[in-house]
Amino acid sequence: MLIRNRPDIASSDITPHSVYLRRRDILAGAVGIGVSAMLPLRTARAAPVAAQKSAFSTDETPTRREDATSYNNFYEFGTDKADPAAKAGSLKPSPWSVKIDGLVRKPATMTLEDILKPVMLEERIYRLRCVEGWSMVIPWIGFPLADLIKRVEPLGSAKYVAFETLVRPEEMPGQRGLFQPLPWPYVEGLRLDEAMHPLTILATGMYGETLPNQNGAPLRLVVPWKYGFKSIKSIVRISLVETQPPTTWKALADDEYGFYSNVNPEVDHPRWSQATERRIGEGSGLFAKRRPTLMFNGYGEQVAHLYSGMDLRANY
Ligand SMILES: Nc1nc2c(c(=O)[nH]1)N[C@H]1C(S)=C(S)[C@@H](COP(=O)(O)O)O[C@H]1N2
Ligand SMILES: [Mo]
Repeated sequence: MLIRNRPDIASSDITPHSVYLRRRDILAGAVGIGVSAMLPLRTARAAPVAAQKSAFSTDETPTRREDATSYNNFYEFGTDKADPAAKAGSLKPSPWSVKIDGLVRKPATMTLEDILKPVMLEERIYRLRCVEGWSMVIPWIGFPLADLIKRVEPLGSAKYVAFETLVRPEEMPGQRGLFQPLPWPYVEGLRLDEAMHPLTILATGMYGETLPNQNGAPLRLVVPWKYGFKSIKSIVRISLVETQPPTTWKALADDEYGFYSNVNPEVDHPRWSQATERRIGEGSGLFAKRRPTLMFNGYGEQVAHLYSGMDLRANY
């Protein structure tokens, strides 16, 4: 397996760093200040990020950083769990801009710096449950998606939010060649009230540092009560729309993956049970310990009301 050392990294690749450094000076109660700022640029892969602790964090023990950054799903870099860590070095997360359009009063194309300027970064330790039956606990750094959506002033007709990942075959080996596992761009969507929920964040970092490419640099969605695939990576477009937008996994297999994809131990995937899960780092194979999967991934108290009166078996 080839792991590139990134001799190509430029100082511009870590521009968000200066933003964070400035913020670090003004934030009280900051956590997660790493030492990589002191490393020579050549070897700097991530920059330290300061963030305020959040009351929304779980007190469960975070998954080892090595596991969370080497066991990934990011099909733009291949379908093997090891592919993203091995191949995402070619992704250039800076400069980066995100187009925010659709049913909003103030559509805009914002650079990552524009997006982060007025934002207070928080550390949110969340459970992440993949539809495949494994889970992790990840200390994200990010901010509520609602804060960004409010800035573009949604119109009353906006009912859903659609998201798109980068398409750049030169940097994403999964997007070139004969076997391409998914249609591109990878797309996802949320109902507007789900997108505005305070638990829904856009993450720019994890483990006290900027996001590694394999985890969706420089900006990815995190929706902790939904299966992992809803948390779309390396976002370049966010559109407010009137009708339910297409989503990649539903388009691929409608009977297996629905629009909602809320974590639900009572509704099995047609090919396997969703009642339990394996926490990454707690053994594997025959020795894997399995934990019960919790309704809404354990966030029911905060989100169940969004679905009151809905048949969650029909709306999987
Ligand atoms: N663009 C894009 N986003 C994606 C995926 C992908 O293949 N492409 N995989 C999803 C899946 S299936 C999961 S479980 C999570 C994994 O996030 P992690 O690698 O940071 O743990 O990312 C989601 N976001
Ligand atoms: Mo997943």
